Amino acid sequence: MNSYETKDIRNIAITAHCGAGKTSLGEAFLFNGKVSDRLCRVDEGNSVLDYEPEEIKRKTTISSSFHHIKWNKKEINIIDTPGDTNFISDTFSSLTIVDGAILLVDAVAGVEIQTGMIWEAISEKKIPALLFVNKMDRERADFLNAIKNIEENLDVKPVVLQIPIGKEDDFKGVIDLISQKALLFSIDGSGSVTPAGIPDDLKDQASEYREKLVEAVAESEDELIEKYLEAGELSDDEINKGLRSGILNNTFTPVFCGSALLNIGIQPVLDLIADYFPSPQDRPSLASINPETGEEEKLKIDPAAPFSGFVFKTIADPYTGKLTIFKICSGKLDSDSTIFNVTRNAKEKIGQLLKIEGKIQKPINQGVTGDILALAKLKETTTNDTLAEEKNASSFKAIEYPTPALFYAIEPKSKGDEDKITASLTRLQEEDPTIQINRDPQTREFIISGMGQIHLEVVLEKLKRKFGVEVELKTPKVPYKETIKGKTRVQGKYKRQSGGRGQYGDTWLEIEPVPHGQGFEFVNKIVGGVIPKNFIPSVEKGIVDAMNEGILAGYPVVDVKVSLVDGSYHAVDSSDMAFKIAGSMGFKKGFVEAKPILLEPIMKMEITVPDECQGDIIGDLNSRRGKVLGMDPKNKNQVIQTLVPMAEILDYDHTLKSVTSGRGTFTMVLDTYEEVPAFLSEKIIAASKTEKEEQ
Ligand SMILES: Nc1nc2c(ncn2[C@@H]2O[C@H](COP(=O)(O)OP(=O)(O)O)[C@@H](O)[C@H]2O)c(=O)[nH]1
Ligand SMILES: [Mg+2]
Repeated sequence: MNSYETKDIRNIAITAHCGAGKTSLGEAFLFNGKVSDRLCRVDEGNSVLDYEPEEIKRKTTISSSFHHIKWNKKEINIIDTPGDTNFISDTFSSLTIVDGAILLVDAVAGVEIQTGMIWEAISEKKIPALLFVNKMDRERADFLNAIKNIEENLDVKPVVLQIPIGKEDDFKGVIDLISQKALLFSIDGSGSVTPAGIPDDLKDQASEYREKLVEAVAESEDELIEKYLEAGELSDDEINKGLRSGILNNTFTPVFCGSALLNIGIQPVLDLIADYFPSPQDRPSLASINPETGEEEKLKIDPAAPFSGFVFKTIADPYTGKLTIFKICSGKLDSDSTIFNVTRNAKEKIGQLLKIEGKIQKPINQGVTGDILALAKLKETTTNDTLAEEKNASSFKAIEYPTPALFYAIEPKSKGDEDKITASLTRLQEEDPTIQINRDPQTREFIISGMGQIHLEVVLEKLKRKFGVEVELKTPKVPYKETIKGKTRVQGKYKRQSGGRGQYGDTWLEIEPVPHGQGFEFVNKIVGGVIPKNFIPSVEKGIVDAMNEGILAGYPVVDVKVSLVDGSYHAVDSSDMAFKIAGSMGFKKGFVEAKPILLEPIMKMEITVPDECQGDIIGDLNSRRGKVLGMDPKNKNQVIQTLVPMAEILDYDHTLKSVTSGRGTFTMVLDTYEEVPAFLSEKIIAASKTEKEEQ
């Protein structure tokens, strides 16, 4: 039996920009919850939450990690999320299934760019949240400034529940504005608290913020606002009631402050989560799709209903196989039972249910509604799948991930590892859906795309560590194409006379361009049998071969129409081969006469940058032959829509990161093909000649 029920569960994601102290806060939770016997530190490499070698090396969270503590008789499931754009997809996955979120704000740096983006996701999903102003012990930490910064940069109504006592070196504790007591913390990290009266010099500030708090709480319910307007105060019970409904309905967001590193101000956060944050039952269910109507619906979260669960994450492990992480959305689940994967329409036999504790997992016998659990070695199941007791249950809506923006060609270091690369990348893709692998049909290169440079570096490290495959990243070849702008009529004639039987094929071709995207068209206009019917497919074959090989610079020819209009044959010497060569010769000759050009892929990009970088970014885009289509302000950012030739943005990630100090992001997709300007076209043709000669 489980020691807790659905109503006791709190599923909480810790979120913020990279470096705000999320993992440190998680470690402080684990220490206060007596899961760790000491306060573990990211900087010391002993974090329980950042345990993967790639994380320890970089001192940063790459993948969400999970643990749980008991606090005030509640089961708090803690998810520590990544804050770096490179790994942000995992943060979005976690936000899909949690029932509460903590957003950290650095007391020195204020609201940073990812913090803003994550807050948008939290508010869009209407996740009850609290703000934690962290690093109050650091030099230049300033609580009031941080609040101002929050108000200016986030679409939020902050309600301060604690004000700091002292700051920087002298940060000692907090005043709890509900109990109106000072909480003085020991600075040795032990978290021990001494309650005290409010210090004289903070009395005015405390009563000012207490008043704001009561007012905000009163506004959360009609009944309370009436009472407040009449009496000018609220009772403790009323404050508690208003606080709970305000948090649940997102009418405001409580603000705490402290130091994760020194374990100051942490227990009050846990108290609020345990006592005021919603259980899974108090929250709307995940969106699901009705199997009969195909429409979106929200099911009831019902512990008594048949089991259903949603897989939001997978971890690939070369030894234990894969670990499927899911939330139980209704009913119960027992270890060693058989369920259905609704998404794949397949039976799934499950083994031991597991509760994740950092890098290890604890076996449990039964899972209750709302809990976040794991299963090892499932055969059919991957991320985004719905598991259920009943075969025809509704399936949950898949998580939407950001589009990867950076791409490289990938090659094995040792020949023959190609198959291994594809197989192991597919495994990694299961744990990270923002990795994409494609084979460029034209250049035949394997192209890997990811969220950014560090993302792909980590992918390579994991490939090596988990699957023993070493690869190299290369700038991908630009898949140029060739076409013509003019028309021509040419003869393609192949004639060989030697000793015995000769070769004879003679064709007349009319070659002309067709609109972009129409590809290749072949028209047979032969009349009177000047070329026998059976040779005509060979003429076409010869032309197609020449097109695929490329004529100007070795890139495939597209968008041409070739009409076979005339020709002649020889009763003995003509053959399929002879007509194929004749067609190919004719096409090559005609192509060169018909104003040939190179086409290049044009990408459509959406670039998000802080306001102040906009000028530099536009200037840079102009130098890359970019066309800016539009700009829209979004919070403190500008979203720039632009069309840029692919050849110019192969290294764009680096430029964007350096111009915006890592704050810019972009996405891109192939939009169209356009003519390469003459001066560049000459260079590309010359380069291809050199390459050919070298071969
Ligand atoms: N001074 C101080 N440093 C902190 C505090 N919290 C975290 N840090 C430091 O900030 C850095 C980033 O912390 P980490 O928890 O990894 O941040 P995350 O990227 O948000 O998970 C580490 O060097 C931490 O030691 C704090 O409250 N005070
Ligand atoms: Mg972290």
